[in-house]
Amino acid sequence: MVRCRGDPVFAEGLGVNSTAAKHGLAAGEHGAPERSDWTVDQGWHAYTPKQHAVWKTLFERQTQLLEGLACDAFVQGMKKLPMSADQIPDFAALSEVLHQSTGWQVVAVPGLVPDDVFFDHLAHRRFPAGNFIRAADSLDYLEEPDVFHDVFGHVPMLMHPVMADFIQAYGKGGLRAQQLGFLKELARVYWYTVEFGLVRQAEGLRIYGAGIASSYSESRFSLHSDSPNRIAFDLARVLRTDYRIDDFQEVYFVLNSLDDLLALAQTDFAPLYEGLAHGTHYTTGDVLPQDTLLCAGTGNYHRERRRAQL
Ligand code: HBI
Ligand code: FE
Repeated sequence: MVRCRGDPVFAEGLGVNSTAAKHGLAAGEHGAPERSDWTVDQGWHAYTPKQHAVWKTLFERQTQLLEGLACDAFVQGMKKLPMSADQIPDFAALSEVLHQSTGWQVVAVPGLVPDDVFFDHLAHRRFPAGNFIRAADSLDYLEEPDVFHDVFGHVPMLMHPVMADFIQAYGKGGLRAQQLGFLKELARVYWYTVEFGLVRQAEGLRIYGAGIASSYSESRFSLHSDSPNRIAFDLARVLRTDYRIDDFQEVYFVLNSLDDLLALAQTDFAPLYEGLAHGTHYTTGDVLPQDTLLCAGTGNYHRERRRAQL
């Protein structure tokens, strides 16, 4: 995921939940791990019936909603995985199927982990997934990626060979971007693809981003609201574009096909970073003359939100 350390992290909904327990990096000293790679045992047997019930509620609600909204790759990936409404999935069982398909594994972490640790896992085809689940009274809000976001949202797409390669390349690129001082810029690419990406399909636009696919409200907003802009994905443009971590996106970038990620995974970003040092940066609501605007948003949603906050 794509915030910088210390930022407020992950808002899927609009509630406020100041009582939420902190995990991982957000928990300060208490979140620090015993292992240097920040992995922990999933502790599957320690989940309570209540926690499995939260998973069930989320799983059923989201699976129903995503019919006709999620892209084919997401649906296919989900079908092949040992994941159902019954219980929080066992990471070892997921990893077995995933590893045979695309060479990925799911490893448990207590919450957010430091950037370099996160990238190192991805570079080695290990997806770090939070092992905790949100509370029953805050189904639509979380400050950190939990097991529902990480597993329901991300793991189905890791079954797709191109996405599998792309996320690994992002891990390698992340370590490099850190050295070069362009992490903020690279993180925008992850945000607008892996987290909040839309893709064209024969029938129309579909969701592939995990931040959308795991969010009840943003799944509909991203495809059905007339408010956000939907713009054809362009790497140089995305590298310069801010994003929102505290509300729905004001813009979604759309791939022609998931196969476009293949070229992206093979792109050397270093020369692009050079150009970024001087050029303009864009805010979330900008539409540029050179954009391929697939769907011009009214901007009403965020205009109202700004007014309400005055
Ligand atoms: N840790 N567990 C976890 N999940 C993330 O998505 C994540 C992280 N640490 C850092 C991070 N994301 C991002 O800030 C990087 O993509 C830049
Ligand atoms: Fe995520």
